[in-house]
Amino acid sequence: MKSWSTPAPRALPVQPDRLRVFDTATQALRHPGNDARTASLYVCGITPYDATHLGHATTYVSFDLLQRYWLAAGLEVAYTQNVTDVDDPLLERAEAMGVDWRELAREQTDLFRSDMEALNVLAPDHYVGATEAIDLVVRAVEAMLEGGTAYRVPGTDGEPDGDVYFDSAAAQARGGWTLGSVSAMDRAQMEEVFPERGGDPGRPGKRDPLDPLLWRVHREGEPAWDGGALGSGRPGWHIECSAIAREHLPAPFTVQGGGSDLRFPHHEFSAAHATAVDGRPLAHTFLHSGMVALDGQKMSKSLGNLELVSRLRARGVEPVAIRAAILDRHYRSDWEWSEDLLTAAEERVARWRSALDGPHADAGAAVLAAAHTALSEDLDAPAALRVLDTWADGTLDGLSATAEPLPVADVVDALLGLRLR
Ligand code: 5CA
Ligand code: ZN
Repeated sequence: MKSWSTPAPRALPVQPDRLRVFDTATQALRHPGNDARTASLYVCGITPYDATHLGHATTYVSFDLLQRYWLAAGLEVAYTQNVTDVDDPLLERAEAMGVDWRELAREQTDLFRSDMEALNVLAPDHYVGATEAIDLVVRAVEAMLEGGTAYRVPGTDGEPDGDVYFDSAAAQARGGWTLGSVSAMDRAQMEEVFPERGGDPGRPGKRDPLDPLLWRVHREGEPAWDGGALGSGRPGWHIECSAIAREHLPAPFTVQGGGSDLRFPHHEFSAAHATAVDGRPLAHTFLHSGMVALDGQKMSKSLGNLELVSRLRARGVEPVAIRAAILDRHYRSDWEWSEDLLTAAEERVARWRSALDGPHADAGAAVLAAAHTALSEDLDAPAALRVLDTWADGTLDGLSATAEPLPVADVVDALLGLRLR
């Protein structure tokens, strides 16, 4: 589907790639990828309703920072993102609102795109809806059935024959993946979160309660697509991202990203499915952004405790201030959105802007070096913003060193995505 469009960041003097990020799978800081010239990124996209709340925005701004770091280091970046434009929560919401689910998805995806443009989030090269990836999913599920890592579940009361599930035990026996190797969770933790995040541990006929759904055969009143030998139906959730990533990115790609609510089961099984199909790991490094809360609880569509980017924009809040508020929290921390954070960010943006009229407006080389160093250590954006504060105060090291004039406004825009002008 159509992506959005953001101006390409200005080319900066190339910085060394010294990036280390915290990989969920190994629970350690590591340099993502082995390739000095290219990097590839998949970030799990929205399920299009109640977009774009500040939690979503934080996740996409966090991974935008990663892409901007790579670009500043001279790497060529391939970026793919999905839209879960058919899934239970979307269908349920559309039903509750009395609207067509396709219409709801279209409208919310449009709103998301305009919010991403406003927040200066670089667009993915491939922006792919689940409904556009049915063939890819069907082929992958067929391959798993043939390879013995998927099985059909017989019908029970009210459930038809033929739903296809992933066989976790068989996939582990084949090698290349073990349960928990991506999420770094133990069995008890996995069992706790599985039902909260779309899993159905109690479905009769499953070989392991944690086995996830791959293909849901058609039910009366639900949308369905031709699934060839699978029968008419629709995709499970994890196979959607697995198949889209495999189609559009190298195997393995550099970084799989999303919020920490996707560690398990989503990223665990997206990776497991890919390996079950072709024997290769899905991604080199797994990065998870923290959860943003409001009123003491994780901001979520189902709870309804939301602050929307579009609502703030309609109120006249500048997107650059929203972005600055987001960047002032480390991407891995859980934090709570508040009006005070926004006010502080607005004041800071105003200070940076007035410094652009001061004597150090062209000291971009010093700002770039210091901010890039801050980002190298697990994308420490709060430290990068403090670099801007010291620049504005005139106390940043290296301000008086002679270097080619480089507009600070351009550095801040390209590296941090903050449009001060
Ligand atoms: N469509 C799936 C991913 S394939 C999904 O999780 N959609 S979502 O709309 O629920 O979330 C979109 C992205 O925002 C995901 O990466 C998710 O991890 C992230 N996210 C959702 N809620 C929050 C939150 N409160 N704080 C931070 N990130 C969040
Ligand atoms: Zn996903």
